[in-house]
Amino acid sequence: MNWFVVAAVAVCVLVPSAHCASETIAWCYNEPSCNDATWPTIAAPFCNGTRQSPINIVSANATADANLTAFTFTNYGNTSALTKIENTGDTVKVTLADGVKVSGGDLSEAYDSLQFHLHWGNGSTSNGSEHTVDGKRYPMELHIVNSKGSYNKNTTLAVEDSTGLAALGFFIDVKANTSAQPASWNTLTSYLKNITEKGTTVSMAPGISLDDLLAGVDRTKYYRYLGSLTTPSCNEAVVWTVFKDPILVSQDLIDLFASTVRFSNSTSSFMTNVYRNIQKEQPVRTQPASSATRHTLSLMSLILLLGKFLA
Ligand SMILES: *[C@@H]1O[C@H](CO)[C@@H](O)[C@H](O)[C@H]1NC(C)=O
Ligand SMILES: *[C@@H]1O[C@H](CO)[C@@H](O)[C@H](O)[C@H]1NC(C)=O
Ligand SMILES: *[C@@H]1O[C@H](CO)[C@@H](O)[C@H](O)[C@H]1NC(C)=O
Ligand SMILES: *[C@@H]1O[C@H](CO)[C@@H](O)[C@H](O)[C@H]1NC(C)=O
Ligand SMILES: *[C@@H]1O[C@H](CO)[C@@H](O)[C@H](O)[C@H]1NC(C)=O
Ligand SMILES: *[C@@H]1O[C@H](CO)[C@@H](O)[C@H](O)[C@H]1NC(C)=O
Ligand SMILES: *[C@@H]1O[C@H](CO)[C@@H](O)[C@H](O)[C@H]1NC(C)=O
Ligand SMILES: *[C@@H]1O[C@H](CO)[C@@H](O)[C@H](O)[C@H]1NC(C)=O
Ligand SMILES: *[C@@H]1O[C@H](CO)[C@@H](O)[C@H](O)[C@H]1NC(C)=O
Ligand SMILES: CC(=O)N[C@H]1CO[C@H](CO)[C@@H](O)[C@@H]1O
Ligand SMILES: [Zn+2]
Repeated sequence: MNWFVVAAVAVCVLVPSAHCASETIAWCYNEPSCNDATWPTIAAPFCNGTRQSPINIVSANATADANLTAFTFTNYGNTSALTKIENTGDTVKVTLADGVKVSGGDLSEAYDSLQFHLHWGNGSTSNGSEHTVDGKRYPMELHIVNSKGSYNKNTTLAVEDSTGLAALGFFIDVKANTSAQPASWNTLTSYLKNITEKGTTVSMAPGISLDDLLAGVDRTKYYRYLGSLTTPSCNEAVVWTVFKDPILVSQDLIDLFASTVRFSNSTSSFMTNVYRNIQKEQPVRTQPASSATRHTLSLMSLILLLGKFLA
């Protein structure tokens, strides 16, 4: 998850050092001197913490919690809410308009949806997601970053609260036998050619909504755990929701990420393998074994019983 410069500033205040003069920690994904293996050292005290993200979710270990109810998504259907798209040098980030919110799902209050960004590997046949489930790594992962409503989008305050941020994680997998699908992802990826270099931003025209991008995912089925930002400064301030269903996107569109945008300028490498490796396991919760399944089962027994009567 790519976050905020403010988070890096917070670390600089706590741990003054020469590196902090620029107000950012010089971390990266692709060089041995600053890749994720170095973060616990170069971005202490948080990146060496005890509830770090991402994690491997062991589905059999997830405990049942009936409090993990459905979410309420506000303005996720709004086709004017995706305002601009940016190459940050570490990810592709889309800024969301005011008024996009998420609540429910056992969150303590409504959270403002600030932005979403993506993590990927080196094309549709490679590993690129941050979270894994039972060891499976998907080609990509989308993160919607949300900040507790009472902080009024002040992320400096949110990262000081152990539940100040709520992240919604969606896996992206290959949709077989299609080209340039779905249409919303075709539109989103059409902007990549305009943001090939670090620091470039273009505004997005109205047309696609978050609901369009998340189509096909049953948003009532998810894993929940308490973790951190997945990039420095790795603040342990995140209520994580990882949805079980992946978003399905055609191979050609997934491939565009690792073959269009670059880490820096036009002579630098393509942006690839922008994900952090797995951190120590955490307690994970999920919905109790589906009541829908139980209803289906009891309906089936009823039908069998009726069948016996009629026979
Ligand atoms: C992380 O590093 C900081 C600063 O070096 C240290 O104070 C802290 O104890 C470390 N935390 C863990 C969990 O190792
Ligand atoms: C998850 O389950 C495995 C065995 O299936 C066990 O070894 C491990 O300790 C469990 N982890 C947690 C956090 O419960
Ligand atoms: C569900 O929420 C209630 C009320 O907040 C709490 O007492 C209970 O422990 C929660 N259940 C689980 C499984 O966390
Ligand atoms: C959709 O978002 C735009 C941009 O923030 C806003 O102006 C508009 O009022 C929103 N539409 C609805 C129906 O909320
Ligand atoms: C990504 O894959 C391309 C081939 O599709 C290869 O040329 C390139 O070296 C790979 N990049 C990395 C960082 O592995
Ligand atoms: C992806 O990672 C898994 C382990 O998580 C590994 O077995 C597999 O070979 C990797 N696939 C690719 C294409 O790198
Ligand atoms: C966020 O809150 C902090 C602490 O109260 C304050 O210093 C800072 O100015 C606020 N930032 C913004 C953008 O309002
Ligand atoms: C993106 O770049 C193309 C040319 O490659 C240009 O025609 C188009 O207007 C640009 N779009 C935006 C939103 O800047
Ligand atoms: C492009 O970036 C590379 C490092 O990523 C740097 O060495 C090079 O000087 C830059 N070139 C230009 C023209 O800025
Ligand atoms: C035309 C084409 O690509 N067809 C493929 C569709 O997917 C099935 C199963 O994944 C393949 O067997 C076909 O070759
Ligand atoms: Zn992320």
